[in-house]
Amino acid sequence: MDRNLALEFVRVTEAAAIAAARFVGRGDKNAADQAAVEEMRARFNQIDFCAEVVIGEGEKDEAPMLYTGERFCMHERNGGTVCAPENLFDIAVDPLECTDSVAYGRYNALTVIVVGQHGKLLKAPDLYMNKAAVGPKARKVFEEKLYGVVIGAVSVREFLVGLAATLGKDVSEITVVLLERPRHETLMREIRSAGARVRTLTDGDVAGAIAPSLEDSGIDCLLGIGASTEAVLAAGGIRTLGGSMAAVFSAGGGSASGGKPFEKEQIERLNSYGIIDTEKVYFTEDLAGGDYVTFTATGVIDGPLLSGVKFGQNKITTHSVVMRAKSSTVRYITSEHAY
Ligand code: VTB
Repeated sequence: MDRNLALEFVRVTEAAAIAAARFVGRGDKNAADQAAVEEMRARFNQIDFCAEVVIGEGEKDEAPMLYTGERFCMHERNGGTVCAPENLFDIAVDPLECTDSVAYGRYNALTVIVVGQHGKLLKAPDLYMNKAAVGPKARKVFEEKLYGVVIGAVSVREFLVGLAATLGKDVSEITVVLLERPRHETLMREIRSAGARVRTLTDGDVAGAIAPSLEDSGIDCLLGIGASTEAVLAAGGIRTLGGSMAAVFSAGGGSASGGKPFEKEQIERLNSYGIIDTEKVYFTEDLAGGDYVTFTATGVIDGPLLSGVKFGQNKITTHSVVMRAKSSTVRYITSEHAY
């Protein structure tokens, strides 16, 4: 269990990133996603490990590969005995985070794999979550205010004032990143009225949630509603970097607190994943818990976390990061692939 699998996974994310990068700006997000999925799935088969997908491409009936519940196990495939639960890993993947960014040649796309001990990554349906993420220096705010801001009990202004004080900055020097979505209009107004700066992302709140934990990202926090699956992926990286995140399931509309009530179908989906308390606030370790958590990602298009794939004359250059929570090791890997 102590093997740093993430170092083996970097070959998987590199291959998926290169496959997806060939589709940048070609207007076909499905083709880009499919290329990344196929490459990732094929490369997983080359690694000697046993895993169950907890976050993937969707339910079994909607995704032929990397669907929730899919198991891969090299020795079972080779006719060996059924893998013991203690040797099984949970795996959360997004073969292409930001398919639209790739299709339309925008900013911030990556391919990502998070691995944890079996039962330690949140098995979440693909719904929305209201999220707040800060970096390591803001842990104090995490304890006091992160919980409050995601459920709407602490105002955005109060949260940002607290964050600024903790970071030793003026609120006007705080930069909040959020997804550019109509559902964030109120949140945007609240941030502006508090006097903070705003950066928007067309897609990609995995990198957005990790950015505050990176010393030089220029981002102090992420706020707003994004995909629940991306919360688990981001938590994998935040664990290693020492930042904090809180997230609560959201019906998708409204402002900071999520606004509108859940639809019946959403509640049923949550229940089918064993999530009965729909108002529970999940912190970083609830999303990606246990001693063994790794995060591996390769950039497809430049973003706050990684540079994208560059096609050179005789080589393709990729930029990846490999993080391991147990040792807090962060490795940046630039690879040149001959072709
Ligand atoms: C985000 C973002 C993703 O979905 O979580 C977002 O990180 C949320 O969904 O890159 P909507 O697009 O419906 O707002 C993505 O944009 C795409 O998966």
